[in-house]
Amino acid sequence: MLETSKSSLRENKNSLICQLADRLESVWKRYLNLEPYYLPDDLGYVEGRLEGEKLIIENKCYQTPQFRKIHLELAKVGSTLDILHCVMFPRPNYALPMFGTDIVAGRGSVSAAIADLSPLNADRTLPENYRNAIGALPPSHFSQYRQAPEWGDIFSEFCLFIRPNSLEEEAQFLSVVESYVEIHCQIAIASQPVSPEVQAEILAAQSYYCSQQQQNDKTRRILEKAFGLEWADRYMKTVLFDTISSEMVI
Ligand code: 18B
Repeated sequence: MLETSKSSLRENKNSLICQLADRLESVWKRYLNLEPYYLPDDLGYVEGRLEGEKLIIENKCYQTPQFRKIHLELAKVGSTLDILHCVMFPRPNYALPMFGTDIVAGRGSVSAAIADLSPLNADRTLPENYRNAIGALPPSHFSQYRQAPEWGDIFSEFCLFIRPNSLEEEAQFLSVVESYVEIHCQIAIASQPVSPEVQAEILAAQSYYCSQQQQNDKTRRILEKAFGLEWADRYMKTVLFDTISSEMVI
């Protein structure tokens, strides 16, 4: 992992992306004991070319007792496209959902803002404490909701997928995502490890989540165009949505 300074990660970025990156990091620092997580040396900071424009990827990764990997990625394609990607991968001995968020901004406007706490238990519903806490949040309203793609069966009923149409909607999105991460961190630090049988179920669900996310052709195409097919595949499988096997847990 390359430790990039805050200014480098945030430079010339879409303001919703900068604000969400700041809020995520501040919630993590408030609640979690963050330790560094090291990505393969060549994958912390990456530059490629996409249709004549430079694609720059910057990664920040942490781990904690409850999360095997907390990944925040900011990507920029020339001056045309800004992307924030974040996933908190729970350790398989904790029965926690998968937090994920993605913001895609092109030429000034955000086309996709998505956030979810995706269930990883066998019946693919969120635990009751999550449902109660999310249900108690103030209601949010957006003018344009977007439909989840076919591979999006991993998302919960609380998945927020919108195209924000004003600064007020961007602020609402930020506030919902911040609340999701706060709820997640609060429940995570109060939770106890589970039995090996439950761990096996969680591992399978985490692998399924990752295999569905790996089907996002919109992400894959950008990486393929800039870095080639093989690199894109390796990146999606080792950095964005890596799965772990049961042998690695013991
Ligand atoms: N993603 N996204 O992370 N993606 O990584 N993303 C797009 O307006 C990148 C996640 C998600 O409608 C788009 O249509 C790149 C996580 C969904 O078919 C682009 C990277 C989640 C869609 C990118 C990246 C997630 C989507 C099209 C690596 C959710 C809609 C933008 C840095 C938890 C898919 C648009 C569809 C879209 C690109 C979701 C360009 C390169 C964690 C559901």
